Amino acid sequence: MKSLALIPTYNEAENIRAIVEAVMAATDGDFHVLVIDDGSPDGTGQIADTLALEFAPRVHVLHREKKMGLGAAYVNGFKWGCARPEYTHFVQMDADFSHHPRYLPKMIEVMKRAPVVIGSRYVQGGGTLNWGIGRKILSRAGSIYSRLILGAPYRDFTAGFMGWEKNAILAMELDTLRSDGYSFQIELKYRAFLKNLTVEEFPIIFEDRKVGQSKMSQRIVIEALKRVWSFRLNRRKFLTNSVEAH
Ligand SMILES: Nc1nc2c(ncn2[C@@H]2O[C@H](COP(=O)(O)OP(=O)(O)OP(=O)(O)O)[C@@H](O)[C@H]2O)c(=O)[nH]1
Ligand SMILES: [Mg+2]
Repeated sequence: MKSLALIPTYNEAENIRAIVEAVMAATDGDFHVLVIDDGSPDGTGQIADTLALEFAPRVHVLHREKKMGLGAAYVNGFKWGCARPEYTHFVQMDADFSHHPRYLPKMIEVMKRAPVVIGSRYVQGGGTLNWGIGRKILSRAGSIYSRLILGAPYRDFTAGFMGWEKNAILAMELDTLRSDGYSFQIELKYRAFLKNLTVEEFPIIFEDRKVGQSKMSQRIVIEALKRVWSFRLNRRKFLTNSVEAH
């Protein structure tokens, strides 16, 4: 039984070594990392290759030619992991320390009892550090809005720090996921809800990135919130597909 953390990167040269080292230190030999780099011009992919040699066989790198989006990077990463039977659990995490590796032991523990786990800012004990009031409101409102429209109970609907049992991720029908970034996180959670999977949230403190450039913007968040309606409207299609597929 091994776990694989998927870390998508685009221009994370300032973070990649530190994050991989921190994950290695926080976990044991059964916990591996897959860096999914989109041909970062700043050389992140080359640094990741060095780390793969240094920490072999615990660190792997998937190189994609160019920036093709966070959602697609995760889909590639999940497929890479699902094709390797030793991996039974997967973790999604950012490279910039917002999803701190110190939470991984807790994530692994919760994954033993729940097939889907959310590192959540909006359950008791969770929160955000160094966020302006605008971002706080947008993020909280995004979760409440998604919860109301989709009728699923998750407190942190846009969370990107998640754990998945292999069977749960296979039930997500990755090939039919089309969304990216924030909407990718919402769509995955909604599908877990439609599939009746048990989802457990545990508290994390989400810290804003200290170095490197943000790829997200308020525009992306607002775009995601529009897409929530299409998830809801297409839910029947998704459910029908899933019944046919099983
Ligand atoms: N492979 C790949 N990784 C990406 C892409 N876009 C973003 N990422 C990575 O996805 C993770 C989340 O992106 P961030 O830019 O940190 O997004 P955010 O956390 O919403 O915003 P900030 O923390 O404010 O920068 C980081 O590890 C990025 O390097 C992409 O197109 N391809
Ligand atoms: Mg970030």
